[in-house]
Amino acid sequence: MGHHFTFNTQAKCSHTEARAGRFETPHGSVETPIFMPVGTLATVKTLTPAQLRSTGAQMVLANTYHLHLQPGERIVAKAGGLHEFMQWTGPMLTDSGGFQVFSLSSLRTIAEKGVTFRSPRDGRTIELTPEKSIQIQHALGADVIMAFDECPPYPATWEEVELATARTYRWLERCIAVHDPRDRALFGIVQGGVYPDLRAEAARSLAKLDLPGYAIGGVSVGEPPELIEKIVKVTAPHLPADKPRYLMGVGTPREMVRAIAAGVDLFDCVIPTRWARHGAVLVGGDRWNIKNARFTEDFTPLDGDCPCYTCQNFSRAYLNHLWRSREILVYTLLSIHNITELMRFTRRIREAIAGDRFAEEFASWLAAAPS
Ligand code: PRF
Ligand code: ZN
Repeated sequence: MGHHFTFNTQAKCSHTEARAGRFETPHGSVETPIFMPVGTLATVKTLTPAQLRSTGAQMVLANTYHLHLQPGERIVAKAGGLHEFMQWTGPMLTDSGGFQVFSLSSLRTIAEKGVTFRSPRDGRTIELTPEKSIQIQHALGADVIMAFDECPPYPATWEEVELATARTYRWLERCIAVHDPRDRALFGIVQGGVYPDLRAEAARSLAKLDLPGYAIGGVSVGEPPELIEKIVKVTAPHLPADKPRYLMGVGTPREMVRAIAAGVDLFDCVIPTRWARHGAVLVGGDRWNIKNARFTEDFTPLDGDCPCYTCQNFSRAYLNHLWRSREILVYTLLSIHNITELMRFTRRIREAIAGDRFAEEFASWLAAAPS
């Protein structure tokens, strides 16, 4: 709602569903398709906001579940909201928490009212409901907030997924009822597992609610990678063409290219920072490990074509030395490079769509993409 969250398609591929667009938020606009780095606890791990900006990052994600546990939304609100607290001035999105409860908490139970779980911090019982999630997200103050959903596990039967999908819809209605749309947008989430009929029906019923954006949830939860593409292809066409589409928790280049061809605009994934913490770097379509002995006397940059601070200043030998010495600067330098790689990747795709070269380059995008 409101003029703040307009989405305009700037170019459309003539052979696939790929589109290049611009999504406006109160903290600036986002060029799509785009990868969003994950800042779970109000920090993209090991990076200052200035370093993060230097990667080309436009929009950043944080998590309701983690921030509710620590430091708590009251502290974030008292600081003036997430933007002020973490000093990220660009667009931000918060995930709603349900998915994280299921992937990270023990002793969780799910009921129509919401989910309860044991706090991993102090063992206290915590309840998250659609209303509570929206209230916490309002206090956190991101530009885009997500509906509270139930993501069924994989594998799950049609009957189990049908129940979760129907409940996700009822929870969405409860989210909408308490959402205050001034200066923030609530995105709905399509569930439906690997079942095309459930996906299509969920997408069609969400589309009728005329929300400012839509997410495809429940993918990349352990199903074979071919299924991700299939699910996106049976879901995206039922979502409004004039609203952004966000594929949650997906962000390897290979998966992104396929989803972009099916009409997806936004992605998030922890891989560039998680890989960095394991010494893994994305270079020219490959994944290398910087601790490898072949880098010990290699004085070239990670990627000679990369404009990032790491590649402009340091050699593979230096990064290899930092890793072997357990010097913590290496995490920052590898994260800068990996995030820059994904930002450059989605940028090149935007340019290809704008020049209507995306379809003809599709095979080379896939070939250039580490999985
Ligand atoms: N729901 C929510 N967040 C998510 C997911 C989901 O299904 C996923 C699934 N890939 C990642 N993050 N709310
Ligand atoms: Zn680099």
